[in-house]
Amino acid sequence: MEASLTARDRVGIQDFVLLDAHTSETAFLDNLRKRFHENLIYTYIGTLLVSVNPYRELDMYSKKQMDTYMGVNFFELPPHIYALADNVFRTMLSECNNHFILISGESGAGKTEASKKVLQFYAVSCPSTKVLNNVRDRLVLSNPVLEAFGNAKTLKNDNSSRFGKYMDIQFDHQGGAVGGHILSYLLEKSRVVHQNHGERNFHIFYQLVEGGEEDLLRWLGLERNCQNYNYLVQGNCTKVSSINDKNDWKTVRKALSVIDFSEGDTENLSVCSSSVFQLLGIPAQVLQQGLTHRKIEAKTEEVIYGTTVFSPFSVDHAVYARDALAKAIYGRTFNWLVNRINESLANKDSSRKTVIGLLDIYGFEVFNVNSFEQFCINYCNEKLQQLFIELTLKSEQEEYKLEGIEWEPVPYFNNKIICDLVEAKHKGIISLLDEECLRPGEATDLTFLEKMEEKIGGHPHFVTHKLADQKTRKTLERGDFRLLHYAGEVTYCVVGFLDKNNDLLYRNGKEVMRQSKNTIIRLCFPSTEPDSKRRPETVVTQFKSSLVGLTDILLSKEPWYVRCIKPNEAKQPGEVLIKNRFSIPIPVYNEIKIIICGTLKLFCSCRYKPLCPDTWPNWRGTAAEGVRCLIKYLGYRSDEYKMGRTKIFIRHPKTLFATEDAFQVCKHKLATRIQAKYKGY
Ligand code: AOV
Ligand code: MG
Repeated sequence: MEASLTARDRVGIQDFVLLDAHTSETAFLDNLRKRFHENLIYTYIGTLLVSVNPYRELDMYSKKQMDTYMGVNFFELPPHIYALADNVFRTMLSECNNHFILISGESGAGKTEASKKVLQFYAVSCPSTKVLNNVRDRLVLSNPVLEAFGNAKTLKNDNSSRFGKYMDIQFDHQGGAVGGHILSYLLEKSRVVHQNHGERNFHIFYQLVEGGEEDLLRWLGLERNCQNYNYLVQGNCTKVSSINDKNDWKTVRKALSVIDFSEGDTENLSVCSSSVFQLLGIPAQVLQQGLTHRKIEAKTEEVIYGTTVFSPFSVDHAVYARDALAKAIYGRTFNWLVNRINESLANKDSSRKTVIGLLDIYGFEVFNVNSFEQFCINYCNEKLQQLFIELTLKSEQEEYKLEGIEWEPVPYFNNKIICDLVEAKHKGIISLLDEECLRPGEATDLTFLEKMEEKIGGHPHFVTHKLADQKTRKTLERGDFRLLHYAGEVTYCVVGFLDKNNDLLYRNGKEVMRQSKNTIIRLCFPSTEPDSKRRPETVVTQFKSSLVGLTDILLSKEPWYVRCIKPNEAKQPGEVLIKNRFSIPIPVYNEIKIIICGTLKLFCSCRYKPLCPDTWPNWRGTAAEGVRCLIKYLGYRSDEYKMGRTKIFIRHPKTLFATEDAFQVCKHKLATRIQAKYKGY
């Protein structure tokens, strides 16, 4: 007893639900810290997995570890991402339904790594045949490709996801991974033309310049020196110690060939990347004209090429047009890439499949200066938090209510109020921003700010310089607005909001692209695309709709959660400052967190009835009476379970394991007895 207490003190408790003071956040963080010191980065809260980023390679992801976790009861082994992956997989197979794993946490907390671990686990644990292995390789190798084009070094994370990713892995009824599909969300295109100090452009550019083969570079007209390219050096940090661009280039090239990209495709893709800063494949004169002149309808006395009228840009305008074009090329190439990967992952067989979805998005982020991009990213995180609340805390408490179980409501902050502040029709921030975007020439970023002050100035989660009290005002500039997010305060600088939300590309920019010799660029700028007079939807409105779509996808599936936590800001191992810095709500449950529920009928009339002489071989009373009789016989203590109307809730998984073990022994005995009885017949 003494010894086990010491061990428990040292390594903490592996399931937070079993902690005596389990509703206290301090107790929760203490427990995580204890475990982290022992390199135990995973902890459960029931079936939710908490993961603390170790910032070092731990010897826990080997094939042997995978084997250990395969097919084992969830709570039987120490918490692990493989245990969760395995549990989801087996539940999907036995219940024949669809699931998703929502991986959340702030930037750098370990979401992308966690999603890769899940995918690798399935790649190893699922049935294997030649065809299936091919699908498996494509699923796994889509990662380095998308990361090259969609991730970048930020101040928070050397490999930060700059797009949201939802990936469905499709399984046949035997559990073979037979296909997949990826949805990507709002790529941070502005990074292509601007990076803050200490940050980089997307990895692929540095990979190409550092690792690209001599012939390829010559053909592209590139020099092996990132310093020569304005778009790559704005953060003044082309080299990152944790990144080997040269090797990563090789990995990406190899991955592309496995995902069915021909040499030609790969080369064209390289051209697309390099064309962002080279704009190759387009006759120089056409390009120059496209970047320095605007095509206009009216006849004026300005420069005329052929029969069309062109108006020359100012230098600022030309730079703007160039940047807009670079962003458009990159953004469209990225979408093309996702589509191509989807073609390669597509399963054409129409037989019934079940899926496990993996959601890995950009985490909540706060920099010294936060702009439109952080606004979108943090809004997305608010939405996911809202979904999480709806699916866990609320539904859990509703279930207790439905089952007639006594419970004290758990206080939790419902961030719906912030979601509404951002997205409400007519008076949410998004609507106000879109309204201003509809007033070109009149509206500016500052009029947008004023409009917000006027319409939502009284909102408890919104502050500006004008609205702030004396104390807060010191830290707020005139052009800032501050949102009190669920995960903390973020001050946004309003400059650029209108432009970035409009994301306009001059029409002749598109036309120029259509003349490109590069097939990918031509596909990305199809001549069938209507140059309609109708305004395209703004960036944030498109994003909002895509998040509604994502929520619908997720709501149709069974949820599982991984909550990632960043141990320190220094991105260093060993330094343990686990703080709930962004007061990320930990789902803390009251009095008894009910982990395992089974229907009463299943519990007594079916599975466990042989364990008690009164319920065996047949129980004639009601299911509830049968269960009472059974658990009395098994000696459950009153604090170990609660009986609901239709379900029994058992607090400690070990209680259920003991019952299950007893059942297995009993089953074995029964089988032996039956065999003995029929021997000789
Ligand atoms: P994120 O996805 O949550 O941030 P990542 O998954 O990219 O964060 O993790 C950041 C870095 O932490 C990785 O590049 C690894 O170096 C390290 N790391 C994370 N998890 C582990 C692990 N289990 N074992 C070892 N190292 C790990 V963001 O995409 O920025 O929101 O937007
Ligand atoms: Mg990530």
